[in-house]
Amino acid sequence: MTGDTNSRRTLTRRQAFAALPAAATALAGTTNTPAPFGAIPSARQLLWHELETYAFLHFTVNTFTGREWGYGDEDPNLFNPAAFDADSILESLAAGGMKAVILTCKHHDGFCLWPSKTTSHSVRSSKWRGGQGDVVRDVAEAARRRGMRFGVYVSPWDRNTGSYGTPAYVQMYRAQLRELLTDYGPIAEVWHDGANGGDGYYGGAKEKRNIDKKSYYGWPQTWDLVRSLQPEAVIFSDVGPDIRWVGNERGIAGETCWATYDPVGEDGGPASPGNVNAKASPTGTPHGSRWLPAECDVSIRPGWFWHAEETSRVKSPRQLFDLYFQSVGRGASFLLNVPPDRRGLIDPADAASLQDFGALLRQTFRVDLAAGSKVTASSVRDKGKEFRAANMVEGGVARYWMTEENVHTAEAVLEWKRPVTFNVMRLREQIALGQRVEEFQVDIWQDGDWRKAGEGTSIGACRLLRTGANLTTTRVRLRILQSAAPPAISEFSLHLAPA
Ligand code: FUL
Repeated sequence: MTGDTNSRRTLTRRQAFAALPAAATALAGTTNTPAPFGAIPSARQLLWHELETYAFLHFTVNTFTGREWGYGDEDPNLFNPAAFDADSILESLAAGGMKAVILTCKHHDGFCLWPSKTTSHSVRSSKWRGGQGDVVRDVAEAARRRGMRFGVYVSPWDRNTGSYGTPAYVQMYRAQLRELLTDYGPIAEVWHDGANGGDGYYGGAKEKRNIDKKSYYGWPQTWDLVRSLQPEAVIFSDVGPDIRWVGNERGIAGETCWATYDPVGEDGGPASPGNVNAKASPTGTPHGSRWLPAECDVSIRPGWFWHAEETSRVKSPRQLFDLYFQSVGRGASFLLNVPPDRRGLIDPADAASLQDFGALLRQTFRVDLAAGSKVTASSVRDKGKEFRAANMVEGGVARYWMTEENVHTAEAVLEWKRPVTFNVMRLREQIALGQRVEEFQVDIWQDGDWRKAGEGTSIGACRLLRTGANLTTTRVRLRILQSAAPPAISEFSLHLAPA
């Protein structure tokens, strides 16, 4: 699928990087550039915001043992996906609107899906493709061929290696990252999960090993390494530094969801991966000091790995569509796990659901009913063309409606000659200028009066509202009821989702 479901008004890759460090200046292209408000996204975060919907592939020895967490003593020969075909997998993901893919290059069991030099516990020791296979390479290349971005999940917890718990393991983990971030082309995202320590095989010791989550992994140095090897890659963990965990594995962001966040640890002290007060993660911190948007990870099945007995419980296209509204529609991203089966392909049940979900997205967002409306506003910065309210419905990169200095509440009215019928509304703030809006309402003109059609709090990168019933009108009013600074709205679009 192409970019028709989102980002028609966000920055292109090149523009996002050109926009750094003076994002606001480059955006407005005017001498009268509005000052950014509060924390603002980095260039790599702006690129990530454009993805919105991307896939996880959980795939390893667990696919063959039926476990969710391998112990670390699995025979590498268990991994034998005879029909593995990365292009076929990526085709299914693309049909579901996925714009990138993150592969579990190593899960907690320690089995590496690439021929790592750091361990023999990898595809190299498997009879699969005579020990010559490399799942990471195949997926990375298939993604590139499709114009999808590629990311890596590398579990910090490693239940296989004897060195886990000692400083030597931290060096090994960094060496694994170095291989993945050097040998496989551009990386969009590096994913560090928070499951840390516990019992495992550990080179035969078969014991419980506890590590200090706050200090053991030396995250600042590891992240410096990632930055030096892949400066465009966003780094995900419970606490960023670029993307935060949303705080649940159900794929649902807070109804109010701030891209800004000041995470604290479970004990109220400093936070680290595996140690965060996750209750605050769905909502974030209003006007917090860091731009740290949420990523909503969820599996299309009950488990993260493919298990035959769960095929009857694959989420339906409608369930996925609802999750899209609860994640992307709240300014977060939707990271949908679609685990390959034992053949090394996407199960037909998952592929069918993805395909229909993708069709729903395309049908909903293909047409923007707001385009072509006449737009007026109660306040426009400079009263000129640069910041006029029509920018919200006209598309084009980086144009937005902005009110005059010190005007934080305002309204804009869209008007049509002939009635339009819609049931979905989409709003976007120009996030390069920071997240500003705290409360808004949308009304429609009906029977000679304004009637509430929807309301919300945070907007950020994207806010989707569904109206339930279809609404037909010739006038729609957007009211910004509360904002910490003059609102800067880059999109207000209206759509009709299929019944
Ligand atoms: C968690 C892991 O323990 C699960 O197995 C899965 O990989 C999930 C996405 O992250 O931390």
